Amino acid sequence: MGVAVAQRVHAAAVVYARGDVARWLARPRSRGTPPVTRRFWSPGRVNLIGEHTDYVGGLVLPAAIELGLHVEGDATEGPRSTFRSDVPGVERYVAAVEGELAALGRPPVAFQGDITSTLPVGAGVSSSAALEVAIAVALCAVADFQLEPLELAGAAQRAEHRATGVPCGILDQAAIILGRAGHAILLDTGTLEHRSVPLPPSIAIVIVDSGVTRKLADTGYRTRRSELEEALAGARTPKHERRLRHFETENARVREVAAALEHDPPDLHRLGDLFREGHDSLRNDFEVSIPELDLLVDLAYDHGAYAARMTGGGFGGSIVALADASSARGVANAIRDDYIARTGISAAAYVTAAGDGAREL
Ligand code: GAF
Repeated sequence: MGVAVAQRVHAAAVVYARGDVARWLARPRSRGTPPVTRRFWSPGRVNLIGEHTDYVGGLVLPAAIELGLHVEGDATEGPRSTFRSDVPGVERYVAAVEGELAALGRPPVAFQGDITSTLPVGAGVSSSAALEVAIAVALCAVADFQLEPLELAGAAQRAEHRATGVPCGILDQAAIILGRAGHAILLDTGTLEHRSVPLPPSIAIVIVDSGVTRKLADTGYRTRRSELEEALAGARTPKHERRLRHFETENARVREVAAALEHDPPDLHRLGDLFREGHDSLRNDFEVSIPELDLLVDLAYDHGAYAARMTGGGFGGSIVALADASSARGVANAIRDDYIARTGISAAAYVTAAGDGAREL
């Protein structure tokens, strides 16, 4: 990682000191105390830039958002944890997270409680990672079991592999755990070094869901990952050249976006160019965009966003745009309405901000 990301992460020292993660990681409870309802928060995430780089050690710049999951409940007798939820297939995630935490030595204390969510499912804002982290945080808390934040992120990532078979990187789970209000997280997924990058308060995050569910996402994701790994191992067909070019240019863009955000004043013009180049690279070189996402990106710029690109794994899902905070709701609605008028697809637009990461409340 370059000089700009020189802050070495000893996750425990840096993040425990912040207090929020420490509350759930380090909160002591003696056994035998009467049950009390405990409450946990696990946000979704949006990736500002650094797409399809996290499974081969590249740079990413995500933020936790203010949409997410609440969990309420406590330890219960018996071997099985129950997380009541409308989220489809939640039992699969519970079993996967329990398995990963057991492998790390978590005592088998069961949890019983409810999950409520404001996160859209299948929209590319990591509802499944938010679920894995929520479950992991609650299970660790009731068992008085402490993990460093990125150890917990790794367990949640492996739970995603176990529950869905999708070989994701650590981007989503790390962003959800490390999130900090008003900041993005610059993370080197090779070394796990990270630092916070302040987002200008005058900028809001706009997320517009294309309404196209990511049907081929799992197969497409797996294929792209293999192709990039082959390219990094030396394969040189035109397709491998394109995948490699995306990886190399995307890493450079992550550094440049961080620099543009930290420039005084923030270099909004440069942000706009970098997001546009990032989107074009995902469309042309990595081939994970779809026409609906391309249209949304164009509409975002037309309706006054500073910057816009597809976000997440692609093959459907959402775009992320940065807009002036005072007009962001109008920009979001204009993009959504124009998109619906042109495509007939029902879409949803969210205005949010970078929020704090998962924690006990
Ligand atoms: C999905 C994956 F889960 C992440 O690990 C990441 O690879 C992303 O797609 C693409 O950048 O969200």
